[in-house]
Amino acid sequence: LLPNLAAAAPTTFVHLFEWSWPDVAQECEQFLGPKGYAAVQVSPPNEHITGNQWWTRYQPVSYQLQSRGGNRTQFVDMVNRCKSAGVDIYVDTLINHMAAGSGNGVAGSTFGNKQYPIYSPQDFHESCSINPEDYGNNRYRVQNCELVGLADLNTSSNYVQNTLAAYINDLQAIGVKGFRFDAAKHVAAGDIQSLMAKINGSPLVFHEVIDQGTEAVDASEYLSTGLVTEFKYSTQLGNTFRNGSLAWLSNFGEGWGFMPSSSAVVFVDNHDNQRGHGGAGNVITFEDGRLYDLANVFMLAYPYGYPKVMSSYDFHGDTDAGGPSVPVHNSGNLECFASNWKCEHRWSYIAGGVDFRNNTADNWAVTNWWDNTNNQISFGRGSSGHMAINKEDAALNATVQTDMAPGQYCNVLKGELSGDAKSCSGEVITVNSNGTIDLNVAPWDAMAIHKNAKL
Ligand code: LM2
Ligand code: CA
Repeated sequence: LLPNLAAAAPTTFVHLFEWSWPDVAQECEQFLGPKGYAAVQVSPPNEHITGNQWWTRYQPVSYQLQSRGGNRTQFVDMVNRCKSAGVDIYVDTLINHMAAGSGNGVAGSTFGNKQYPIYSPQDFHESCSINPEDYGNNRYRVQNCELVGLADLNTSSNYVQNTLAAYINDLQAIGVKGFRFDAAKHVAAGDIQSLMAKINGSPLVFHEVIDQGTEAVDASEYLSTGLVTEFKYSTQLGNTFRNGSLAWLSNFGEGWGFMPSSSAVVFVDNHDNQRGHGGAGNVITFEDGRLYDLANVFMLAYPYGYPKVMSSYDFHGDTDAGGPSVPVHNSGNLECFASNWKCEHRWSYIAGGVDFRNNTADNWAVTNWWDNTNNQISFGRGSSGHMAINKEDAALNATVQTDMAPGQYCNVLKGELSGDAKSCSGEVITVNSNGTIDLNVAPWDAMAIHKNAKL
């Protein structure tokens, strides 16, 4: 077991994109639980079309739990093992549509002419397509026509709502604790309200609504039925880290016109925009190396929203969803950092950032903000923690005030405190007797200390 078990309530989840169920279960036990991740978002577990590109998972054929991720038995085993490790499972749930055209599902079902094992033609909207210009001004077409040709469910119908609710309730009975509602913008908020009324209990639901502020359908419409993805966060953070100045970030969040923090799911990048799909933008990804570390450190240290860490496989820059694409799996036995799997959630700056967020959750405010008006910043989380980021080619040397107790702390981005709190496997940071820190942060580096990693 890893030392330094997270002392506080978990605050961050991870998307283990395209991981198989046995691999997710093992990661919950070996890393995510011990390091204090709250939950895993898994790829859609239901039957999808055949083919080995990632996006086949977004073309549902039935709600049988048989997918590239594994079968029902493996899914149940994963949920149980993650639960024992203290990690919840969130399911990517396709409520807007079924597979396009005709074909076969991975569990052996066939479909065509809007006939699926659980739906028939009367359960769908008409066959119009959503055009690029519709997004800005045509609510009706965004919600009632077809997204990239995918058969659009008539989500106002009782039968469709009951069928979706039965799927969701089945997952809940297995122990699933949360749901990502895919393409929620394409489902009228009122239909989602009716669906939610048929769901048992009150699971965590977050709606995927791509809204950069110019949409006919606004993200705020979904706030009454759950959390909502804040895509502005991803693009504005990317823009600031790439082309701007970190000094701008002192009021990042509502001050930038984002939705209320308590409703927002935030991320540096996601499985779509990292490869130029849904919502794209100038986002930062694993391919940016240290820049990605620093952007994640900011997200995890800064008190806004519910962060989702992306865990990717290397697609070698192939953004072509239509044509031949990089196969996603190495048939299980996933090994982090081997082959194509990037495992960003294990990078020490990111896992350390999660540890920082967990241990500063009790001080939900930015204190003692400092910047050099350019790309060196530092801020605190009251007496719970303090951090600094240096995104410049010169060292950050400054004395900053903190609200932390004097003493020596482990920089949790670069090392861990030993179980007996006597040593740190990485850098040690001193808080002086007057509460100041004499910062000495190398170019393109960062530090984060918190009250539960004190020597
Ligand atoms: C989402 N959120 O709203 C997902 O995050 C995103 O990954 C999904 O698109 C999309 N909505 C539908 O669930 C992905 C991918 C698309 C792909 C679809 C369906 O970004 O490129 O579309 O999944 O597999 C593919 C082809 C497209 C074709 C479509 C239907 O790329 O050219 O359209 O299938 O055959 C004719
Ligand atoms: Ca729709």
